[in-house]
Amino acid sequence: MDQSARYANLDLKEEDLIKGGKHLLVAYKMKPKAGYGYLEVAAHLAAESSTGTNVEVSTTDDFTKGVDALVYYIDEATEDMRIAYPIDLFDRNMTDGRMMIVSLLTLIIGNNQGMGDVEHAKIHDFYVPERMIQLFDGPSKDISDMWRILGRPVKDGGYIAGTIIKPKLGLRPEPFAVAAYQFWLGGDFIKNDEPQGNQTFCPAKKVYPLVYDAMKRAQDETGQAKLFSANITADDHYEMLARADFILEAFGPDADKVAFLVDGYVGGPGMVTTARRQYPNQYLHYHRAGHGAVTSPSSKRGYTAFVLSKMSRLQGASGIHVGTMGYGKMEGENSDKNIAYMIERDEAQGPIYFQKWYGMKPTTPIISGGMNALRLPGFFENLGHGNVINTSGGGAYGHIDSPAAGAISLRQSYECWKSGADPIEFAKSHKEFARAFESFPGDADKIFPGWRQKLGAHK
Ligand code: CAP
Ligand code: MG
Repeated sequence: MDQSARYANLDLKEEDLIKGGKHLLVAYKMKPKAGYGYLEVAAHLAAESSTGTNVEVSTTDDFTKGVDALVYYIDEATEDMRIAYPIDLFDRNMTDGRMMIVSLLTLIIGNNQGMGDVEHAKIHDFYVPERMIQLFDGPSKDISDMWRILGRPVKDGGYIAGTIIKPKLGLRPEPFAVAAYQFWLGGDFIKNDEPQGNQTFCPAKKVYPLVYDAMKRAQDETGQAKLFSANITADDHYEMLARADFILEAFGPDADKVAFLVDGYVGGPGMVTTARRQYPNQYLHYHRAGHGAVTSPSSKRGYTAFVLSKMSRLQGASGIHVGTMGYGKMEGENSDKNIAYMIERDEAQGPIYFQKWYGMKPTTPIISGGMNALRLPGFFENLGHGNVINTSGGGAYGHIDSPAAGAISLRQSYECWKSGADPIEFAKSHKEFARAFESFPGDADKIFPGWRQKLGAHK
């Protein structure tokens, strides 16, 4: 049944919809199944994503039609299809009237992901009107809170050298805490790896007190504050709270130096908002493990990493992993820097929409995945700044001298880029950075051909 007479209006102008402020606009890449008309399927998708189904129903009244989602733009050649969703469609908290990401997901990327007449549909951008920005929590803590704890300027406080306790799993409490101590002798920030929690061989109630002890000793030895991002991910709301409460108690007077890590993609919006609302005093660290199932360029369904990151800022992530923009081990490319700009600035241009954030706190780009001191200078050059948290697991624990040397090499890498120095010249006067060449010779050969002769390193 062709529903385009009701669920499409190609006379609507995008600038008018934006000016009107009453619609969430969503840009899809959509292709109908063979044998179906483009506008017909787009209209059916809008129906199923708002007030309709595949047939007219007798219970529809005029008010219902007033909240129909409307297809307002199509370009079959580029598969560019855009829908305007009246903001009144979306569910609101009974408790405080605020909006919720789960309602957006259920509608704009819910049943439409499995419709029989849609070959594929993927969200590439969305526009949030000011009223909706006002109705989302947004971040409560941001990178300025971390710079403050680190004794840095709270504006442009610069690069936060971090790592992930590696190996990913398998360390018992004592070696876990030793690994933390060794990195903290040179670095700022340590996170649990995404699956680390309360495994039987490393109980939370045993390991976190030891990690705190390591933090205190490293602080005493270096005279610097240290940060830890503890994983509170769990299926059960009360389990999350139990983990978070124990961790805060374990770190006691230094609890302000604890961020909470949530595996937000696999855990879902409820888990992110639980952490955001129950612990507003803690930096909320959104790990996106699993996102590639829908965000990968190889996936034609779901939504992009850009969309995931933009949604995380609405939810209140203090920081989210945004990939390594072609410089690390995960999928990504240089233009992914636009993801960072969208979540850290008060206004930015997305693939389709220009978005203002009206003062909502920024979400920190967290850079992780195969990074080390050799790969960072190119990364910073592409992004244009270093106001990020970088977590290099292999890049720290794979440094041939020590995790502390690995940490120092990461920081030196930032100093090298910031000063505009040639990395090879810089390496001649910075030992840990120089030893990163020996630690990661494959990267060194690729990024700095001829480095051995120039550095006078032995074969
Ligand atoms: C990186 C990492 C990160 C992924 C996340 C890992 O370790 O801890 O979870 O990079 O990817 O488990 O692989 P290394 P993203 O530093 O040792 O590579 O940040 O793209 O979500
Ligand atoms: Mg990891």
